[in-house]
Amino acid sequence: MKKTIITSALPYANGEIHLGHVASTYLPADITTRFLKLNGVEAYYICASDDYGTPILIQAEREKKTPEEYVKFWNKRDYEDFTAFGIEFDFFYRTSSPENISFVQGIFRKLMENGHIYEKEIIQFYCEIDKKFLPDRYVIGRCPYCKAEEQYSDLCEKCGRVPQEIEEPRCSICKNPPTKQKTKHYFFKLTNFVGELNEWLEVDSHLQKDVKKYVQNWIKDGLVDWDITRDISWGVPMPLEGTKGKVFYGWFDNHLAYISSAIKFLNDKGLDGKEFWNAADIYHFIGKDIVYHHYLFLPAMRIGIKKEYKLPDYIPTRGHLMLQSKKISKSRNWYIGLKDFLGLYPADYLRFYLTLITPYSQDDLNFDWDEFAARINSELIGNIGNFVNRALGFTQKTLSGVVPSTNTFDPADKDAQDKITNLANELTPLMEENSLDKALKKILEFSANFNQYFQKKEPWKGGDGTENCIFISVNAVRTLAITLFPFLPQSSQRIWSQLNMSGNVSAQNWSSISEIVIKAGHKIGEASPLFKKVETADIQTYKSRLGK
Ligand code: B3M
Ligand code: ZN
Repeated sequence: MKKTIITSALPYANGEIHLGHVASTYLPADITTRFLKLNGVEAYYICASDDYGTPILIQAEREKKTPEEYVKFWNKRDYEDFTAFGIEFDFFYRTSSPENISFVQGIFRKLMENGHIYEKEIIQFYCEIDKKFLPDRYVIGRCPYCKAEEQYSDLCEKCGRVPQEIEEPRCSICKNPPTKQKTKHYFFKLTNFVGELNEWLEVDSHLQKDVKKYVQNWIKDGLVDWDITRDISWGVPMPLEGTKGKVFYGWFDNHLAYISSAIKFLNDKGLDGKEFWNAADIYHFIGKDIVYHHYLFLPAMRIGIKKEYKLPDYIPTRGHLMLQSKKISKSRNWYIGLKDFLGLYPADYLRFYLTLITPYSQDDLNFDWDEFAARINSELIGNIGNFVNRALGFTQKTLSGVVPSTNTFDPADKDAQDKITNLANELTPLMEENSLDKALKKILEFSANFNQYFQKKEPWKGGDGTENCIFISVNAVRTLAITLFPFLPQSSQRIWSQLNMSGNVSAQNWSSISEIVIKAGHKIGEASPLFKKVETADIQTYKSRLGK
């Protein structure tokens, strides 16, 4: 049996999941996992909360919580929100787990033995009042490039640059100017890997071409070694003598939790986790803002331990979600929390709309409330909901729910049957190449064809073609139920139940989508409308809430 491990970028345990997170990363990964499972692959979807880093420590201090308490809260809350959205992880763990801590320390030692780590004295901001070193977000000041005030020392949010040295620095806790002190940091020699990274990018055909180009250009421009330590209290402790008070930088340990969490999950299942990892196809789903980390740091670190754990085969990378054509911003309340959204509409509505607008590329996408309403009403309800309800409703009302036997097929029947028989050939490659938006459009096209077929055959007139039409249509509904499962798991199961098929739709075989499985004499279940219209008046209300 083919093996696969799927991960998606680990959410910081630092605030609620919003639509911007799910569109590019969690939803495509979930759809892919569900598809692979139906398609007979032993696939596991692994994720974890990203618990370390200065922003989390600062926020915990503000809320007068220990960082442990703070991340525990968000780990649970994130998991609940994902689950409500139908994101079905096989395992959701955390970067602060004991397994990850010892794994990270072990990897560090191996990198050190292999000559990829060195120490260097650096100058760091230090707060004499708070008695601590001030990395990253602990210092605010003026951006030296665009002169924007109140920017963090590690990133100017106005111009997007990483300041060499921030102007008029202040400690973000006590607001006093910091002093500078010497401290010893450890560096990862990213520059050791130029040749092997290039080779990997060159040879691995599954990586997206546009992203690959980007990364190859970065390498051409020259890589810099990477400061992997921080002098703060919250992080994976450095395991060496004389490194008390030092922890690893969050980006050193977080992606290692892909491996450590997978291994824990697989070992707990009684499998050999490491062997499974190395025999599996590895997918890391990400958003385009973390390409640098996943196409350079992550592979370099795995190469640096002599590929004891294999490199990713796929790093599906997608763009950012805009909201009403503007950049999402939590501070300006220009965002929609996942939990809030799911209080308004079923998860499948959001899964449907987001999938349709999210291409398999780095292009940005846009959530637009009016478009959401229009596409749910016309495509999900007007096309899919309509066909399923017509076919099953008619069978129930006119034929007491019993699928009729057929007589000679006319050209329209033959054509309709061919649509079923050919669907796997057309749809499976799109699913396999991760063109999920195109795949869903193909399913919509299939359903639209059946609406036309039904309309043309006019079974309500009770003519000769009625039996054939219903027989083929009910089978098409079955095909729809299975193909929709990765995208709309709840609705697909409801269709399955209305068909009165045994077992769960999740246990079916993807390849059977092109088979005529339902035979004459089968009695369907209770048919009822699957979806409720989105009211435009409600949409206006939700739109007006943004930014307030
Ligand atoms: N926690 C979130 C982000 O930058 C970050 C991802 C880690 S993936 C190993 O999108
Ligand atoms: Zn700036």
